[in-house]
Amino acid sequence: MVKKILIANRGEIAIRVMRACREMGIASVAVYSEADREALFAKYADEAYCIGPPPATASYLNIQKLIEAAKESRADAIHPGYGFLAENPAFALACEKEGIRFIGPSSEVLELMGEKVRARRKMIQAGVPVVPGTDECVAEFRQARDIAKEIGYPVIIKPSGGGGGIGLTIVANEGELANALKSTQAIATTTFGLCEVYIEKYLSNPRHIEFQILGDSKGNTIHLGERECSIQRRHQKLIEESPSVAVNPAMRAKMGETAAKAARFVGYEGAGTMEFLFSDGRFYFLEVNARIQVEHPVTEMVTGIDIVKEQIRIASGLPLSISQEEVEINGWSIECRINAEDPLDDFAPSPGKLKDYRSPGGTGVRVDSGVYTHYSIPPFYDPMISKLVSWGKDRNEAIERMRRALYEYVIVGVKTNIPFHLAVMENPRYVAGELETGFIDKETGLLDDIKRIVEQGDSLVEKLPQPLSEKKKIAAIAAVAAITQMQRR
Ligand code: MV4
Repeated sequence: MVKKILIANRGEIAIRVMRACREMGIASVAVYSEADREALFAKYADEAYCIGPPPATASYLNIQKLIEAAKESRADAIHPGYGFLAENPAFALACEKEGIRFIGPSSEVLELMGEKVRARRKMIQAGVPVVPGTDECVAEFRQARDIAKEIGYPVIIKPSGGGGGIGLTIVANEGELANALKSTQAIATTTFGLCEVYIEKYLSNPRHIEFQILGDSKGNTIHLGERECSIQRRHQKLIEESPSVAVNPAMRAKMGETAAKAARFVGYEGAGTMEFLFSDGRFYFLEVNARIQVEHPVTEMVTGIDIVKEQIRIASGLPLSISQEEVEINGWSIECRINAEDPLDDFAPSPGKLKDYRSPGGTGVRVDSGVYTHYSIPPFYDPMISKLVSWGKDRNEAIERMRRALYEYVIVGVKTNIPFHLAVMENPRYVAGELETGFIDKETGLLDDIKRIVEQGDSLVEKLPQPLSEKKKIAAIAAVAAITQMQRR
């Protein structure tokens, strides 16, 4: 087993990894930017090193600094978390060259999965169903025109170097194709440094369903069932759950086996996710996420498997601690991403000081967070406060527990998206399990529901004694001064 892990990340995921380290008797090393000196993850670790100024490019994305910190602390492994350098082949290669174990797939596998058109070709070879489209990059208009004619409009043009949704262009008919191709190639070049694009049939309003996979160095690859991540806004997931109402046990077994087989085919070592679109009862492969994901807890809640511990075992050269036959899906789990943002102002970020903070608890509730009372959320990074996760014996109980936990959550000082989550948890279509990627755009009543929930203010926050706000304080002082003056007269 590795002995000391440097966590090349921040916030809740850094703490999530350190918690696994603590349980396993492995030492943890935090690296933090100057903006994160007071962050919980920097205190939680056994050791901590400042690696530079606030901008991520000067700190969390600086490979040289991270390798130096690993050498200085004598860490024998690096966990990259999600985002930042998690899927960066150059970072994995730098670790490999220094003899530091990168907790994730090899740099070669990362490179393959990072080029979406290559990954797509590989998955076709492995027998995975893909969306009808090209298995080569498309450079010329005439090529694009022939392919689009063959698969039929609407089509979608995607940058091969992308992922996660940046630069996608939906094309309704041949008249739009030439401009769409040019502009997607331009975005691909400026954003990813790779002009290559590919074309797929566009599926309207699919569900986003992904399978969690684990592969070890002994050739064991298994799946831990699926997650449904259809509730997203501008390609940012907000609510995820496991299992999915759209998947029955037979489909789960078949798709899970396909996902695990594909992972084995590319020599995948580590935890990973195979993303699919689900439309008209069929799965279509989209891309592989070669990292631990934000939403991994819902899978942990229904399988009882600690995915981060499995990642650490795999990187240490040990076999998986469970076989496919031992994996059972028990109950239902939902995750709400609690962000410091204003749902009534187009979800604008709302960083700042948490004047008061109390997280929910009780049966079937898990909170993964990197904050504490009086902590200031810095403006430089993503404004996630926590991941609130519920578990229940069935979907209904998981929803009821989530509503109850959202009611208990006390966050004072910044705006949060809790009212949005409450609105979704009482939305009839959500409750009925009618999810699709267009859910938020289609449910035009959500905004009014959020307004009503904010105005009602039916939460534990209002019932607790709180320090007077600055405005109220000034008004109270003015009132006392006025009364005193009146009495003098
Ligand atoms: C698609 C699609 C429909 N058809 N591909 C979004 C995230 C990235 N991983 C791929 N995405 C999509 N790929 C085909 N063939 C729909 C999405 C998609 C989406 C696309 C445009 C605007 C908003 C979207 C929201 C969710 C999914």
